Amino acid sequence: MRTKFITFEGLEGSGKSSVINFLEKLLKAKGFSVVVFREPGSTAVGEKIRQILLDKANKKLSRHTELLLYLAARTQLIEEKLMGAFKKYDFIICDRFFDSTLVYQGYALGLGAIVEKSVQMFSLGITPDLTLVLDVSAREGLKRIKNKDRIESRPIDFHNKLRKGYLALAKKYPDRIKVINAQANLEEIYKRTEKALVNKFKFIRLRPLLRH
Ligand code: T5A
Repeated sequence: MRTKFITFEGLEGSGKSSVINFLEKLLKAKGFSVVVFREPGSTAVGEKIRQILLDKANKKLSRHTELLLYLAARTQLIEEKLMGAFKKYDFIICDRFFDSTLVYQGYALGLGAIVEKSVQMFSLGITPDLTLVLDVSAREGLKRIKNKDRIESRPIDFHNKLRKGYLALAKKYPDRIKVINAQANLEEIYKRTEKALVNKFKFIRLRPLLRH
């Protein structure tokens, strides 16, 4: 079986980490090998870059610097870990990938064409097989976050724009990107996620749960 690359996207507090944790356990219980990464991060260099990006003290970080740092963290992850993971695992799950850059820096921060070009260049030809957007209103998502970081602290208009950006992107790439209504309790969202996954990768249904 060729490795399947699944990415999760959505606004702050949309539940990505919780759903990824559920999905990892589910797939492992069916006997698949799974690795989970997060963006920015999952490498020593990427985690340092993440600290810079999310640190509220960095008030003067420019839009272009922000873009370059996200791209740098991604290239590091791809070269150091992701490429190798395609040879080892059945599933790679990534908490955010290039759609975040398209929506956050490209659409909401208004860097548009430069982002599209650079995202393509620095994703080194890797595109997810499936991207699940957990869709919540900005207000609901932000309500769930206790200590807001530099990006989460941006005005609500920025977050409303992100939602618009994700929905537009899902319309543009309907085969790859599926939107899951995440304005529900987590158990319900887990069910919706499992359904979306099985619809895309029908072979998952054929495997029974090996353990809980
Ligand atoms: N970014 C990232 C860019 O701008 N450009 C890029 O190219 C990339 C890759 C990353 C930041 O960087 C930005 C986007 C982000 O701002 P992050 O901390 O990873 O920073 O931010 P998020 O990915 O948004 O992670 P969060 O932790 O904020 O949100 P999650 O993972 O979506 O949500 P989760 O599961 O941690 O849940 C948050 C809380 O809400 C509760 C959970 O229990 C938890 O307490 N919760 C729910 N409660 C009730 N009902 C539900 N349905 C719930 N779902 C979750």
